[in-house]
Amino acid sequence: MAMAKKTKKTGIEELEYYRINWFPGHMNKAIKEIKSNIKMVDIVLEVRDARSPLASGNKENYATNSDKPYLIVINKTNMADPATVKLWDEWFKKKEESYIFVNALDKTSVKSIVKRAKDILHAHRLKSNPDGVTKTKMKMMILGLPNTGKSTIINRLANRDASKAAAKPGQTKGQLWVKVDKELDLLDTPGVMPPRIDKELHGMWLSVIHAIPDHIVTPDFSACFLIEHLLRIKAAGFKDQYKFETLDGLDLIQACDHIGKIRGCLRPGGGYDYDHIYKIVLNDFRKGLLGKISFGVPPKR
Ligand SMILES: Nc1nc2c(ncn2[C@@H]2O[C@H](COP(=O)(O)OP(=O)(O)OP(=O)(O)O)[C@@H](O)[C@H]2O)c(=O)[nH]1
Ligand SMILES: [Mg+2]
Repeated sequence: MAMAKKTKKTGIEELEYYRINWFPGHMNKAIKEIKSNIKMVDIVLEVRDARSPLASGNKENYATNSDKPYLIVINKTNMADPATVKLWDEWFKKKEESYIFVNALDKTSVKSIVKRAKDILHAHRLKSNPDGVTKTKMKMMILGLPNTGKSTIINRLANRDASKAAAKPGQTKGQLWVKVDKELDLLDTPGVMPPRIDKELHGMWLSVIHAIPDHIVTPDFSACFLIEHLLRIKAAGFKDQYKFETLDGLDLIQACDHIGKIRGCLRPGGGYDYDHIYKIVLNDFRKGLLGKISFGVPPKR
């Protein structure tokens, strides 16, 4: 993290004082490749994270100068707060976006993506070239932020490990065509960050859900932000996982000390090993052990 200047402020306010390079330079190459290959596909699927479906989106950046049918695939629904997912569902419906909520670990859910994409493409062909509606072949480009589940979706559809998936952002390094059957070809792409993140808060969400690598916002920042969020929403999964009697009235330090005690994170010279505590909480959260948690709600307008 590049520090612009030190301040005495704490929490999210302090982040406003840090100039963070959200957009590593090598991603320019990935964006260029996406823009040049978009011509070769019939439909674009943008994979997002259901825990933060707006902040994990990048449509303005991909969809420019392209009239391709576009489907927003909101993945990891099994990790998001169900009540907040409902709010997002209503919001996207009002926006008249083509979207679908899925869980890539569930085969039926993944298959519903293809069905939806076929319907969208069929309607598009009918409108733009009625003679083309007899076409059944479909080439889909799968893009989105890092770690949103693009390769997992592709592997589930292809029924094999065609593209390596991993629990860390930046796994896919180059584009890769994957043939599912004679009707369906998929193009996997490396995860790309939006060139600009308007609000530092959104950057924190993306860091916590691991859509950006830990070296961009350091894990101590992400973990403290996460713990404060879990305390604020009184997350039941967090309370259970670390055997808190109550979350009422607890502050960040008290919560960390309790986790340190429960997990035996002690420093040789005395006191708690906070870096270890941060790592535990982030890892547990990212494995889904702290419950179904969302970040942010749909904007009012
Ligand atoms: N719980 C849950 N985990 C998922 C889901 N989809 C993907 N994952 C996990 O998320 C991690 C990232 O998946 P990938 O498919 O590698 O993500 P990607 O978008 O291809 O990532 P990059 O190649 O880095 O851009 C893996 O550990 C997957 O098992 C989902 O719907 N639910
Ligand atoms: Mg990938």
